[in-house]
Amino acid sequence: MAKSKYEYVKEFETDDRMLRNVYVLVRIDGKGFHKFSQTHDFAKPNDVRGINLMNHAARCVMNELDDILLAFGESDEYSFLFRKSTDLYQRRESKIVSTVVSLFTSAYVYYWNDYFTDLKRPLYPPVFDGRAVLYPSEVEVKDYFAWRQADTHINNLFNTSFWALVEEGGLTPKAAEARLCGTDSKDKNEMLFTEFNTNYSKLPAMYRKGSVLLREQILKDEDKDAIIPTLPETLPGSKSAKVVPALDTATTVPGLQSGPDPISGSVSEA
Ligand code: DGT
Ligand code: MG
Ligand code: MG
Ligand code: MG
Ligand code: MG
Repeated sequence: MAKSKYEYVKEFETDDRMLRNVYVLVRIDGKGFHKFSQTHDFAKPNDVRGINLMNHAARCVMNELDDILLAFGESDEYSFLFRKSTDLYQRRESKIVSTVVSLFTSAYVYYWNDYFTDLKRPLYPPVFDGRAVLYPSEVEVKDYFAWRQADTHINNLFNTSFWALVEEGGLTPKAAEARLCGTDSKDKNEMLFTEFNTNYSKLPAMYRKGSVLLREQILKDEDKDAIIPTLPETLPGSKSAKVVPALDTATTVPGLQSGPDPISGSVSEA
């Protein structure tokens, strides 16, 4: 069939297929969630409803996209790691990123009321942005997740200390900030323990370390790019096996350690 005279406009499209044989990492982040969390009265510093809703939305993304091996969530963000060999949308960046962001966002709204049971739907439509980053080897992938988890740890310890000073200690936000200025992790742990009777390390792991979603499957020989081949949680299953939340009990994966020194651990080859 002859091409229509309009078809040349297709040539204006950008070829954004990503490099082959490297890890594709997609991270989404809530737009203006400082305001969104305030408007919706999120508990400070962690609202378990919000976290569980984020985890549910991420699970929807993993259930839809088989090539995601692992996901990590904290605060208003989620990171999704695709297998090196993924050929989803011929690795076209805009297709992959937009699909992840769109599905995550619609699931966040769709399941909202299952978690925020006293509010039928969000007071305004939440927005998430997304980006893809390519990582050539497990070293960078491991360091990427260590980086995000270190961020979780640092922010959560700060926020826990800050809100203890404000909500229990009666300080103004400004005074609380001044009080924390120049303190290190040890100082904050000490302060929480002695002044607020809080053993930081006993707070829920999901708050301190973030959430990890793993795909349940036995990795085949050809899946050499998998970085999670030896976890005890993995069970026999197919590629489309369901996702397991590794929250309170197993928030770490190889290379995804946490605590005061989150950057450690090794990643094993399949
Ligand atoms: P952005 O990403 O540049 O559009 O700006 P934001 O406002 O989304 O800032 P971001 O992503 O750096 O930080 C996430 C914000 O969301 C931060 O203000 C804390 C808030 N947030 C996330 N989870 C919770 C929660 O469970 N409870 C409360 N109270 N706030 C939360
Ligand atoms: Mg941001
Ligand atoms: Mg944000
Ligand atoms: Mg964020
Ligand atoms: Mg179409």
